[in-house]
Amino acid sequence: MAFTRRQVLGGLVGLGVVGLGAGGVRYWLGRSSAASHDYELIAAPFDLELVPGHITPAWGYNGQAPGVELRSRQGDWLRVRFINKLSEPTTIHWHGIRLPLEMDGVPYVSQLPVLPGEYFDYVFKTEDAGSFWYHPHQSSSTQLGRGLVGPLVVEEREPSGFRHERSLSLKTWHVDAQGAFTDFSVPREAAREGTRGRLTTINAQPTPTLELPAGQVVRLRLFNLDNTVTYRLNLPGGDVRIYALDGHPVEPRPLGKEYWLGPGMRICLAIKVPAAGQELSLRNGPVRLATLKSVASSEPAGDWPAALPANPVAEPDLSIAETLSFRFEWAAMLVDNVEQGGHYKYWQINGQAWDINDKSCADRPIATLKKNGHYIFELRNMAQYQHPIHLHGMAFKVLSSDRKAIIPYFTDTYLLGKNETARIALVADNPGVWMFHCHVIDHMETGLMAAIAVV
Ligand SMILES: [Cu+2]
Repeated sequence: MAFTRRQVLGGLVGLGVVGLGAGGVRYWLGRSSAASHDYELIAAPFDLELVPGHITPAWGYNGQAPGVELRSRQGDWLRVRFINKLSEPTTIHWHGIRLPLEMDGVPYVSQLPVLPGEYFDYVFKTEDAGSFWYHPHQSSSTQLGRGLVGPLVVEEREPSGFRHERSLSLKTWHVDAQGAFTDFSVPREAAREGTRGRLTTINAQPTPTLELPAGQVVRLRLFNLDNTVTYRLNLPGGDVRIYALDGHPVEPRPLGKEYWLGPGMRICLAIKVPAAGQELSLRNGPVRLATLKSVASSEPAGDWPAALPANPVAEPDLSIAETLSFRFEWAAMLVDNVEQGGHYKYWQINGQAWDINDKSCADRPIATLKKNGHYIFELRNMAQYQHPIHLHGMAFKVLSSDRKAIIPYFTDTYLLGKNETARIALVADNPGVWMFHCHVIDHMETGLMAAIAVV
């Protein structure tokens, strides 16, 4: 396959880079043109204070982790000049965005890695409004673990009716009590639920207090940018409705008791903020993630906006769809010689384990779909651990599950519970070779990934 040429940095490198001296943010580049949604995005090391009084040697986008929030509008082009100031190769994948393969950011599948000192121009049209995110698709447990994750918001074409919104990026850092990184992937954990970090943050702050205007309806965009953790979101006592799941609108409905937001997934909530002075807890199960504090507002009280307009995703026709089965299995002891640069393989899809060191895996797709064909995928989790199953390039519709009632909805990631079987459907309308994988990063890196070709 021919790849889009990478660019070596010339005179451009110094442009707009602000050196803030030792200990501070080493690089920062903001949005360069509000009208055209153009960004310069730099991946670079920087010092982050997660644990008070201690420095964590993070990697970030534009000097922050999670990275700077990118914004576009539905139907507009997003142009991002990505500059690699890390000491190792990387790429950017745009999670949930339906785009041409050459912009998808998968090394050796859609592009060559962006080497240190190089840049790559990502340019694509944002067809769907919603909450998406971006991250490398290379050395993922380390690169995402160190902080290379960031939110991407595509605003609705017409005003949505929300006057207020907040973005909350969730991440549980692999750091010790002094802020030093611990292992991002431990083999015995990779073989189980995945390697969990210890310090949970929202927008890089542990248990922050967010001030919200009393009496208003506020849109809360929650992004799970973590490698491993499924957050069991709840907001006791709050008047909260779900407006979108993973970037695609749903008919607004109450949040209910709890929503399980797996790695890579997003949820768009609306909250009617109570009277000034009141506080609510956003929680993960019984554990507080953030305090939502109501502060006085001079605005007239807000009302619930109408449902968000559906995105232009092709509707699969189940009467003509072909059914394909995918088994997600634990693969007892497939271990390469680790001393000689091999790595662990604990997981497989339909008997095939992806090898992250083998650049030719994508030449052997696990399924080949006909362009514009209609398909039902039956997803069977044969294991005790849950897998957030993500497909690149196309949205799919979740149809049913043998474990819970499903109101069918479009998404890019489905949290397949332990021993669950679910059915999803899609129209294969985007030609290319697309990654189909678990978003628990060390499951993905130990085999739980495959390529699906659309030709
Ligand atoms: Cu998994």
